Amino acid sequence: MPGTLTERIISDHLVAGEMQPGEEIAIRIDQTLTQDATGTMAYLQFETLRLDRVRTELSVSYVDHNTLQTGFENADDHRYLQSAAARYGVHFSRPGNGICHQVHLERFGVPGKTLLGSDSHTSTAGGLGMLAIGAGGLDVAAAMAGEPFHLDMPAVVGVRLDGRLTGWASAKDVILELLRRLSVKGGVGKVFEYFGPGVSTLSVPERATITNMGAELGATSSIFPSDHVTRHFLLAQHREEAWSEQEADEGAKYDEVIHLDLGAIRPLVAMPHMPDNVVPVGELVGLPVDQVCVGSCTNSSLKDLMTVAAILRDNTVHPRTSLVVSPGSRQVEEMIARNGALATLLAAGARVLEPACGPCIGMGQSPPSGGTSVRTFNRNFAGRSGTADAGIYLTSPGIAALVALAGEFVDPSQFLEPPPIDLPDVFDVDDRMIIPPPEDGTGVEVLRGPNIRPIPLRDALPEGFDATVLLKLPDNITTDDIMPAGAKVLPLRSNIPAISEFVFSAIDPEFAARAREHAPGVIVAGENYGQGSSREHAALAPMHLGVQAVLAASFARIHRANLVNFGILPLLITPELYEALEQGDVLHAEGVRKAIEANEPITATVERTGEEIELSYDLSERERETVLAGGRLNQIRARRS
Ligand code: MIC
Ligand code: SF4
Repeated sequence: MPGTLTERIISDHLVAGEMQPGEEIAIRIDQTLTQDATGTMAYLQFETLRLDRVRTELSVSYVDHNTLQTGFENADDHRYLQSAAARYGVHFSRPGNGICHQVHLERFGVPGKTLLGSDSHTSTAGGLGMLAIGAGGLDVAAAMAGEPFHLDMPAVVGVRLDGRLTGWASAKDVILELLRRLSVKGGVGKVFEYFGPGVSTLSVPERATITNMGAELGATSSIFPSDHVTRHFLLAQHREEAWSEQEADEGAKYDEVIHLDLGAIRPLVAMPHMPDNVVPVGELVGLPVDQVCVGSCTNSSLKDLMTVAAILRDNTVHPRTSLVVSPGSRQVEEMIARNGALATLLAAGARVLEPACGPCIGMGQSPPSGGTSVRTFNRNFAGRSGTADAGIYLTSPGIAALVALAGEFVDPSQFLEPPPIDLPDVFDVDDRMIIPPPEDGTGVEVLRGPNIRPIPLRDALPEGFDATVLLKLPDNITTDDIMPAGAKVLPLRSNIPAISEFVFSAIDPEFAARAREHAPGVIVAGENYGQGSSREHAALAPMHLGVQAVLAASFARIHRANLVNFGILPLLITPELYEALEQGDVLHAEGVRKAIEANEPITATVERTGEEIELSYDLSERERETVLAGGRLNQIRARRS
């Protein structure tokens, strides 16, 4: 039967399961990537497997998130990561070499292969025709050990692209348009596969902008075919041998088809505080802007920065506005330095940062109180910028540059179209900032600083519990809400006891203390709980505080997997039950293990009302075994002893 590209790559890598949407499958992973904020945990977990070397075709460890070294913590973590990479056969991309997704696209991605990364935007590499999936660190550690990755077989949504982008419309607007239509939960359980005549009008970095921000749809992944445009990109990166043609079979059937006429796409903006809160830029004309940030794994390619430089040429950033630019990679930075675009940016008043995530994850450049910041990034969740009451607007590099000059939102149609930027036939390739591992790493000493603390474990699931509802939350709670990031908290990523103090701190500063006092606890939430990042700290830290279960209407994919991995029950509740439960309620549950063993709902009594409630779940047999064991690390330990 003719297959979609997604199905073809999955069937080439299938280890177990039926390829029916929603059924659990297991696939072989060819490549992995980690970044520093999730990587320390991933390598600590890999070390518990007691292997001498990774068993993937390629694994890369990037340092791009925790680059602000305000104390010893991040520097210690980087040293640990570098030594662990050498020890276990992993390539190490040094701090300052760029954002993992941008560098992976440039230097390592291979069409038709599978990539698992401990970062939700791993899907960026789908722009090259890879099946690239974000996951928690423990899943990536297991993949590095050669274990297959388990996921629910996604439904494949075909996005047919016709025509070509015109005027100020850009690749960013393509994905903003999909977010406007489908919302931040519209992609859960789905892969978005792009096809049609419009595909060849988009360069690989433009495709990567779209696949990157597919993460904001909640999608399992997003993928473009690998065609002559891909070949040209890989050739320019001196990697033509990595190219192969990858496309859906003739007559492939998608589970759903969305039509997008690129010629009808208009410049869009996502308003605070969700990436799906999308309006045409024209609706915001006149809104004063304090800060503009260009960069992040979504929009920091050579073309993006050249576009901004071309718009700023011979102009000065508005006095009201601070313009911050972070190139996606050292390659991009060096190329704009050589071709003069960097000088143009500097002359216009841009504050140029090192190639890293930077402001995107609140590592510096927080906007002023109540400020308005326009960013080319992918997430605008409340507080993520480091300023609780700032409003973050997401848009394309071209619109961001116009805003930086005007100090306010403007109507782009009043301006000459952005100059076309042609990608060079050859990029400046210099991999000296990527350290390949030695042939034999067994003699390498792994260096651990005092910031690196052992990963806490939890006991096996108890027979029953009296659990307190610690917090009741609305729909679309993000992992930034659960486990905030930013310059203050990120250095504690390798220290679970310390970082646990910050769980839900922006929503309820008393949460950690209350959770410890009332343990075990449960959290009640609405739809799409845990959307956003892959950070397993959003499961590990609540686990450390004694959270036993999350009762939600639905869960985001990666976070749900992380909850299971750390022995927290992801339980499903009806809207009526959501309404009925209150913070402080105590749920009395017996026979919990037996229910899970029999794959039957858990029954519990609400102490306040005496009402008996039913808590259902949708867990595979493998997942039920994991939660019964109190998490996957316990299972691994049991297997080893
Ligand atoms: C993010 O964009 O939220 C992050 C920071 O890259 C996270 C990973 C993390 O929290 O370390 C992600 O997207 O997975
Ligand atoms: Fe880094 Fe931001 Fe991309 Fe996350 S979304 S990987 S923080 S640039």
